[in-house]
Formats: sequence, structure tokens, C-alpha cells
Amino acid sequence: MKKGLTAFLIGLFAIFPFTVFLSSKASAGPMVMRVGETHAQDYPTTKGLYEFARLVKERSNGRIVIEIYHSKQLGEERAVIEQVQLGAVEMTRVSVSAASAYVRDLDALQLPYLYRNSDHMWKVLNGPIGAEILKKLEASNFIGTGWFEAGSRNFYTKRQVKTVSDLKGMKIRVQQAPLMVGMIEALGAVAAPLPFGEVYSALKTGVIDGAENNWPSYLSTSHYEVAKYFIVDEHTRVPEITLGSKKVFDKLSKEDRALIIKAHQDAVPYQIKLWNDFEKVAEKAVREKGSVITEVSPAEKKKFMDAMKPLYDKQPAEILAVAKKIREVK
Ligand code: GTR
Repeated sequence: MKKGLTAFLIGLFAIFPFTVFLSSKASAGPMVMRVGETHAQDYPTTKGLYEFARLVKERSNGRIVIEIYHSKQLGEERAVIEQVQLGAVEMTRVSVSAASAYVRDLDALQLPYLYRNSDHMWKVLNGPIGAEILKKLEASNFIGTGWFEAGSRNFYTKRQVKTVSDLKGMKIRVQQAPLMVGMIEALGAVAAPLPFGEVYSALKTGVIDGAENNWPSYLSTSHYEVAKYFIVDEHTRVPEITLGSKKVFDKLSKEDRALIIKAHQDAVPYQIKLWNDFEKVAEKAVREKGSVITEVSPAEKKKFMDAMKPLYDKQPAEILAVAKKIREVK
């Protein structure tokens, strides 16, 4: 018995340094930050995140590892945003629309027919207006690490829409965001705010008559199979945003925080290039697959713009003041 105890103690002392070594190694391992992403692995935005992750790993000499959970592995956008806000998930890449349900200041960046084009939007995002809005996210426990390109959004429907008045009474899926619901209502249509992953079956079963998105998403989700009429009305340009959890970021050193934000910024030109290329590929693909594309004349586009006036009229003065500043950016 005594012999047994001695052997046990010797054994314990023998493995003690080893266990200490192992546990100290484990705590010195890389810091892993998970990013939730709704799109598939080969979507341009997801590829932008991989580039961001590559830069973070390289610049931190492997101390910080960004892991991308694409294809909704962590859940639908709204659910993951909540997890990030609580600090249970470190980061997520979402549409500004999805995040606007939590931070209404973001509405100023997604108003219909706000930007002249993508260059105008990027001047705004990269300038003081973008910086100020990123700062405002902190009050809601988010750290905005940066933006990505998502082109402009268009309606697609089960029966053809040629004019703005054709949309009247149609049930259209929008992102789960008050501004987007208001946009549909301004058009005299019925808004169906649904998670992204539910849109295909809602279109297929006829629960909704249509939805709206950019060319890449229209293709990647196969929505073109169940809503073949696409109208190029370009009603809104909604940037993507990557959100970090303030609870998590507050534990990082100032340098690491800056490293992450800079890496995201440096991944942007790559993501924009992929986006622009894929937008063309997606448009060509859906045309070949039989989608009927309706172009909008300048006169009809003006009618779409005019229809949005009641939505603008409902916006709080702060949002309208930012929108005014955005329009003034040359
Ligand atoms: C896409 C966007 C997604 C998601 C989706 C939607 O364009 O990249 O993040 O927000 O739209 O309509 O839900």
C-alpha cells in the first residue's frame, strides 16, 4: 500500500512538469476568432473574408487566427448578430440592412437611390461619414471592422414587373429591417421580412410573389429558378459590414485591434475586384438560365425614385442630415 502510494506520488511528480508545460502551451496558442458568414465558401464576400483572415494571420505571426464559418454554419444573420452583441461569437459579416435592426444609424447608409454609384458609396464609407457611423456601433456593443461591396439590389418576381406600379399589392420578401419594410410599403407592396435562408421555399410555394437582391445572390441562392422575372431598378445599394463583438475586442491590445481593422481594410480592394467580376458572371449566368430581365428607362427609374419620397419623409432628422451630407460627397 505504502509502496503503491510512493509510486503514485513519483508518477504524479513525473507528469506534473509535463502537464504544466502542456497547459501553458495551450494558453499561449493562437487566439481564434470565429466569423459567421451567410454565403457559400466561393462567394466573393466569403473570399474577401479569407483574404482578411490571411492578412491577420500573417501580420500577427500566427497569434491571431480568424476562422470563417460560411454557409450559415453559425445561423441566420440576425441570430449571429445577437450572438456577437453578447460576446458569444467573436465576429460576423452581414448586410448593413441586417445590422440596422440593431443600430438605426446605419439606415443613413441604405436609403433607396442614395448613392450615384459604387465609387460614391466607397468615398462615403472610407471618409468621415463612414468612420463616424462605425464609431456609433460601439454604443450597441459592436466594433465595426470594415465594409465590403454588395452592388445594388433589384426586384425579382414570379410574374413580370415592368413598371413601379406593377409592384402594387405584391408580397415581396425583404431583409428583417424596418427601413426595408418601409421601402416596400412606399411602393404599395406588402412586405414579408424573412431570413435569407427561407426565401427560396417561400418563393417556390408562392407564400411570397418576389424578393430583391443583387445579381450574385440571385444566382447563388438559385432564386432565379423560382422567380424568373428580374427588373434592373437598382433601388438601393447596401454595403456589407463586418462586426466584431465589443466584449471580445475590449480584451485585445490596442495594437491587435488596429491590426485587425487594417487587415480588413486591406482586403477590401480584393473583395471589390472579385465582386465586380462575379456580378458580370452572375448576370450572364441567370440570363442563360432563362431569367427574363427588364431594363428600366430613365423615366421609369424616376418614378421608382419618386415613389420612395414618403419613406424619406418618415425618417428622423438625424438620418436625413447624414443622407444630405452623403449626397454632397463629390
Ligand atoms: C445579400 C447579403 C447577405 C444577406 C442577403 C439578404 O446581398 O450579402 O448578407 O443580407 O442579401 O437579402 O438577406
